[in-house]
Amino acid sequence: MNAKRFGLASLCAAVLVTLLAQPAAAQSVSAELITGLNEKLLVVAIPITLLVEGVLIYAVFKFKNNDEPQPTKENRRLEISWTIATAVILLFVGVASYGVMANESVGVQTGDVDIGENDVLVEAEGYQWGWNMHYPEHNFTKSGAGSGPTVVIPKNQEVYFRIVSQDVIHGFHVPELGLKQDAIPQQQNYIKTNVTETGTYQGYCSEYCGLGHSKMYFTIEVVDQAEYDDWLAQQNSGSA
Ligand SMILES: [Cu+2]
Repeated sequence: MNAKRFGLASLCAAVLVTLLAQPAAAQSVSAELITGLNEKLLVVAIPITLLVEGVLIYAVFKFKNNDEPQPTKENRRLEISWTIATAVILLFVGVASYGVMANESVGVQTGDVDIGENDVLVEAEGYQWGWNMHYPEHNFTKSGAGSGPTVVIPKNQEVYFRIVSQDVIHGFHVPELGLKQDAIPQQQNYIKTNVTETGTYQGYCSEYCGLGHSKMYFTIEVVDQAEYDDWLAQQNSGSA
């Protein structure tokens, strides 16, 4: 097999692998952005990996019995080509990553954040070792030992999490929803999301914070708007 054919075969294999590796639909806008970026980067990374490994294996076999190896002559055209190709790839990776990292549904926002009238705000306060989930717009707090507090939020609605800490650095992390943000003492970190699927999602502390770190669980329950309104009414009437 000559080098051209091998290159073509590698590219076809890469496209096939990328198509077969389609992940399940994302459950929130944050997770969608992150998996979308991951797919884009894979489309670039897999062909490069196969090409480099292919050239390496080809060279090993082609030249293994060469008793009088000669140094490769300078090839300016080849050098300019790979320099430009690398620059283009790095630019693509940089622009694509910045587009996601700078998005308010993935990156952190600090300081004053403009929260809309219909948006839901939940303050997640980490402490050694657990979480207090405040609903500042409605004046109640969910806490809980064992499996931790349950945060109820409506589906298809802009939700802001204000992440704070009472003592040391903790991490607010809900893998399935693509949410991860540090809880830093004396700082307010906001992360915004919009969950598109109802369901129950497990949350963790992602920053090692001492003995009870591994027990810092919480649950996020995503429900329809009507169910959310009922739940809110129950909290406010003090029956929960
Ligand atoms: Cu922790």
